[in-house]
Amino acid sequence: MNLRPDAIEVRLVEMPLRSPFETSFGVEHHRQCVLIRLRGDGWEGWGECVAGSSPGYSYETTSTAWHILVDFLLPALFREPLGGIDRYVERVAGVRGHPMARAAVEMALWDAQGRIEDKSLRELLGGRASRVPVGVSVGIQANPDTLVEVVGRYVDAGYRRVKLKIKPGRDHGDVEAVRRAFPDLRLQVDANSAYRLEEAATLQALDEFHLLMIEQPLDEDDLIDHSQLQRILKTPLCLDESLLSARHARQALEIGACRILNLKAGRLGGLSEAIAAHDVGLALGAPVWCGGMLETGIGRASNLALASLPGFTLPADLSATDRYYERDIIRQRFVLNPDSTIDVPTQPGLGVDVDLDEIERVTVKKEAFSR
Ligand code: OSB
Ligand code: MG
Repeated sequence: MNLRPDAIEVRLVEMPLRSPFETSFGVEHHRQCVLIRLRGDGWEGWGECVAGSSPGYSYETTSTAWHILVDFLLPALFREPLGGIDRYVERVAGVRGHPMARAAVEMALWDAQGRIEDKSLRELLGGRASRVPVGVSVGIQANPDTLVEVVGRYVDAGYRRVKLKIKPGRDHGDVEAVRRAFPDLRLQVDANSAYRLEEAATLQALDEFHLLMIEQPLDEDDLIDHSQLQRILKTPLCLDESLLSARHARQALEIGACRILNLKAGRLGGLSEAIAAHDVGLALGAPVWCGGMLETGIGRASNLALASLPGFTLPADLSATDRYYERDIIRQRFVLNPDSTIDVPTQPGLGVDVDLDEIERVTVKKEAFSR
């Protein structure tokens, strides 16, 4: 197969979120991301880069991703014919870091391959499930009462698993309020690296709430302290930011730094590495689940295909379109089924019907290249 494109478009898009999303590292009112579109002889492929506008979650931003894409990754696609996606992965192994930029190109190549071969991304990746269990990730709210109200609305909408964002000072009280209002809800928390090991007592106090997991309490580069922390917690730890490769996932499980893996193709450098990390979870008996980055419909379709693999046994951070955006940049909308699942697209590639007019409307910056 020749996946060498003749033309490439890169866009920075900005879409208003339906409600602000507050985490331990900041508040987002808009979602910015970089989109790429590859076009060859009779084919195209779309990719979404999940890096955000500021370096709060990771050092990558839309600007660093733009630089790495435009100056390094995309020109390399023009240079010589590309046998297959594994060749792309090999070729970009020489680019240090910048996993989100690398992953965006890989997504576009998978989309293209699927469209060329008339196969859905789920099929290409070896996924089986036709619907995947999902939950909702709820940002920090003004106060615990408002949080209970917001969670209540999602529970009424049919979400059976809820993740609460926490930070020092907004942890025990928030979780207690939600747990009291919803005694049987599947509940988990995500600290986005806001704690130090010295604050372990605060996290130990969460053990009483029967949480599914505590996600990424400590620093990204700190597997060692996570393993110390896991030893004194009953609640399983799950790592997000710390898992930058399948190798990290294996090492984290081996030293007891976590018992559960949050997998995001963007953070791991692409779908191929995410599948490798999934395989690590399966081999070592650790549950994995698919994280989210407030993606547009393009990235969400990719997440759904990934989450259809058999090791994804816990609900994904993947909600219906209307949880994020009034208007999406694809024509179909993802809806929540009554059993708290979302259907995996079945059409070729990502399986989405890209809305070019809407993309044009939300584009802030655009560049086009041809061979
Ligand atoms: O830590 O999982 C996270 C969104 C942006 C950056 C980091 C995270 C998140 C989420 C959102 O939790 C999950 C979703 O897309 O629904
Ligand atoms: Mg997280």
